[in-house]
Amino acid sequence: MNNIVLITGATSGIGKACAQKFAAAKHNLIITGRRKERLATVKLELESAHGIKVLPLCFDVQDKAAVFAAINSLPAEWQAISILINNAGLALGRDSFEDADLTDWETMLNTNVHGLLYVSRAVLPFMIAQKKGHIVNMGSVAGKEVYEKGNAYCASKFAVDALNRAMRIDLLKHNIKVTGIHPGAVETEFSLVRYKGDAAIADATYKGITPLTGADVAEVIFYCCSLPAHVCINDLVLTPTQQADAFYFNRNQ
Ligand code: NDP
Ligand code: 8X3
Repeated sequence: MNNIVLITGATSGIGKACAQKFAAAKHNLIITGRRKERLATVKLELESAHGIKVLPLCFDVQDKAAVFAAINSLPAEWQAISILINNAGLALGRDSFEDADLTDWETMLNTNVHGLLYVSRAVLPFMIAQKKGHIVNMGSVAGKEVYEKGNAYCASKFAVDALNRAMRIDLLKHNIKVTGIHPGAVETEFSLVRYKGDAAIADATYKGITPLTGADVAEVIFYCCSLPAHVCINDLVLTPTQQADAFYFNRNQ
């Protein structure tokens, strides 16, 4: 087998684009998400287009028992995972602190932080056994700067940033690379999810700019994962050219 790459949240957006990019480079993939039918479609498409093997695992990353059950029962030929892309995540709502829905907060923190912790811990024994590996953690510009009404989403991505640094320190002794990727605006299903299906508000996020695509982010992740064994990109922020940071945009009038 070629490298085995495990990508969480591969049913859409950045994760799906990563699956396409790594499949085109002939890596075998473990893809995860909650939407079983989409996982099956991605598997079919990538196996027939690239002649690789794809193993779909359907679970909610918030469900600790389900995460460990799925990864602990990987067949022997799928255990040598060399790259883990912790991508699954979401924002829910854009509300002022005093108004925000508590369940939205819990879902964001449970998914973006706890999910990343569970998947990483479940996969790590396979990397430690190989004395190498690469973990890519999906942060955000929201994990670098706090913006109005970003509260719990920003907190979840600040936590990813902290964990990214913490993992790099603790996993140094195991020869495991840890890379944080922090995109600005990427046009995926992200805004539709954040605004709970309101397409008009979701579309306004990208109005007057050429946003990043999932493929743009996948290209950068692939580059980080293709460097020589002794080179590790620790942290990388990427934005559309019309976005400077979490606040400043140069929108076409
Ligand atoms: P999408 O909504 O298009 O994709 C999100 C993916 O995460 C889906 O595959 C979804 O799969 C999966 N997912 C969400 N919740 C869970 C869960 N509880 N359990 C398992 N899988 C889950 O958005 P993006 O591709 O944009 O988002 C990917 C990552 O990038 C997220 O972490 C996001 O925070 C981050 N990001 C996005 C930016 C953007 O502007 N789009 C910018 C910066 C960071 P399913 O629904 O099938 O479970
Ligand atoms: C997604 C980018 O700016 O909407 O993480 O928080 S932003």
